[in-house]
Amino acid sequence: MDRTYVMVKPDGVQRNLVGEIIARFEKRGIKIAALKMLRISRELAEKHYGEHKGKPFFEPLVDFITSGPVVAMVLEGKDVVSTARDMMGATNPLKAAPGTIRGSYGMDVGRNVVHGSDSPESAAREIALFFAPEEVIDYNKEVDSWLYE
Ligand code: D4T
Repeated sequence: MDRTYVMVKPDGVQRNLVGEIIARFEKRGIKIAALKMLRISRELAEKHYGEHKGKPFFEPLVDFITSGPVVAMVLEGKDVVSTARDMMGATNPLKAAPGTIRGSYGMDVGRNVVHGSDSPESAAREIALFFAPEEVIDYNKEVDSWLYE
């Protein structure tokens, strides 16, 4: 099974969307392998968004992501990196398909409610950035035989 890093951003926490967002993944059949709330430091934010350093939206993005607590999780499932991204919708919520998380709850690219790793390589990097190995739990769920053939 694959793993990805997903995070409810400070706007999602403030807008009481944490339960709703986690429920979407759970109900889909995606397994939670790790889950915690944290306040991201500037140093961690700059590492996480390192690829955007120098872009005009970098500083506002770091300010925003450190502005309040986030809910970080590791999700597990078949092709979960792309599945979770598909469930989130396009980066700009106004372009996100209706029914996706951003298409349901967002209005602005700088307040797009959730983050999800964009490749298996990013997922491995981001999981290691936010979680210690022992915080990511390997466990079986009986329901798996009803989710996967
Ligand atoms: P994240 O990383 O938050 O899941 O978003 P995406 O993977 O969908 O999109 P991204 O890396 O291109 O952008 C990272 C982050 O920056 C914000 N952003 C982006 C912004 O404020 N203005 C912009 O013009 C862009 C492109 C939103 C997401």
